[in-house]
Amino acid sequence: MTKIECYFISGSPPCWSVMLALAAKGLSYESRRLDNSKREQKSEAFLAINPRGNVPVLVEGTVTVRETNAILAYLETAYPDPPLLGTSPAQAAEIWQIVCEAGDHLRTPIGNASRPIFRGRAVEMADEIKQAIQPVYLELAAFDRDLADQPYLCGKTLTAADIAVYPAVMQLLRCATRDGAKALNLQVAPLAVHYRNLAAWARRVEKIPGYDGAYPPHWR
Ligand SMILES: N[C@@H](CCC(=O)N[C@@H](CS)C(=O)NCC(=O)O)C(=O)O
Repeated sequence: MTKIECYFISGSPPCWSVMLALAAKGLSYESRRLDNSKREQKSEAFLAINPRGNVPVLVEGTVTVRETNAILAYLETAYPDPPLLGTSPAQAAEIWQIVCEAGDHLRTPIGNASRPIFRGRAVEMADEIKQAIQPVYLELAAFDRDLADQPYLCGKTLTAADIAVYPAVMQLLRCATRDGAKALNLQVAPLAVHYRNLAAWARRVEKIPGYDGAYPPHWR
């Protein structure tokens, strides 16, 4: 089997999703960490791999894939077992909906809320942060309701939907529990208090064999 390489920035939700997909498919891979503080993703060497200068990027032999969703699609075609993108047209549609929406409805607003917190500007930007987070509450509440009746977001088995959503939720929890953010009382942590079913779901996702290897190194 050709070596798989995954270029990533530690803590990036889309990179984490790709690494979880690799883990869920039981694939071994070499993780190639880029240091965002040194802008390594804009280095000449990396721009030769991905001229857009962003991550995740997956390289396997002569194939180089950027864009999280393209990587998920590539992995599913190359390594169909276990399926993460459904086994029927209806399932595939349901899973892709959540995978695509995770970008707009979770990663983007969570990124907007968390950036000022991670930069130590939680107090001065409290109103903006609270506003940015509002749509996220609706998403989390809907997921929590769905998870009352099923173990994973799209039914009985782990799919790419879970893998797309989980890292964004973890990023939200991490920023909500930062010292500077505690005064904002973002109503997400502890997850089990605010979203009981989502918390149980997170524990299930964390049982993916290989989960530890995908965990953001600088969060350890
Ligand atoms: N649409 C892209 C977005 C990737 C993206 O935003 N990557 C961020 C990390 S979360 C990145 O590389 N940021 C560094 C930069 O753009 O310089 C995808 O889903 O893969």
